[in-house]
Amino acid sequence: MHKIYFATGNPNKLREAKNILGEVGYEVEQLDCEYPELQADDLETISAYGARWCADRLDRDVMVDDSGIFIETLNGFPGPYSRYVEDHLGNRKVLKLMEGETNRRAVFSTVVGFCRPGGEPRTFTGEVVGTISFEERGTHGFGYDPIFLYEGRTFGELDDFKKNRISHRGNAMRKFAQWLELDPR
Ligand code: ITT
Repeated sequence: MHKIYFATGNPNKLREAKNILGEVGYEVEQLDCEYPELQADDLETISAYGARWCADRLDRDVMVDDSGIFIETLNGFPGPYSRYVEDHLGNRKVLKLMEGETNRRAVFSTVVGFCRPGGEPRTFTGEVVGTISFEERGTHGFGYDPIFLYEGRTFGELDDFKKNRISHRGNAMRKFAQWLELDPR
């Protein structure tokens, strides 16, 4: 079975990646490679930078995943700052920020970055459009899942299997796997 090395410190992402890529025939192994946090406005730049940095440093093919939630009425905030906002504010305060807002549209996005040592990084973007709920719901998932509503249920109310079928991460990682199939090397 072909192996994909995934540089992430997030065990939830790792579990999801193992399921998503496992279904299409890949084994996923976690790599310990913390790349410097680039201050950039878009996930593509951060993801490409991280993949290249880890591939060159570890001298092997590396996949990374940079994700964020973009809330329309907040002009895309927190977007690339999603980790910082989760760590310092959390879902309750995000809901507070959204009090009285009628436009609750939000896009969840994952950009998978992949790079070979000395090579150019490639990126694969997956998105899902939903809304921000009025309260936290569900015990599955992690991070923003309990406040991201999709077709009447929050991601926190979906088990991994259901989430992966429709999620930003599922879409991005399946795109990446398709490209790997065709990649002549
Ligand atoms: P890495 O080590 O892979 O960088 P991270 O947790 O720092 O892990 P990100 O910067 O990509 O990853 O994540 C941004 C934030 O968005 C972070 O707070 C995550 O918990 C959250 N997040 C990412 N994917 C999510 C998902 O599928 N559902 C809910 N929250 C998610």
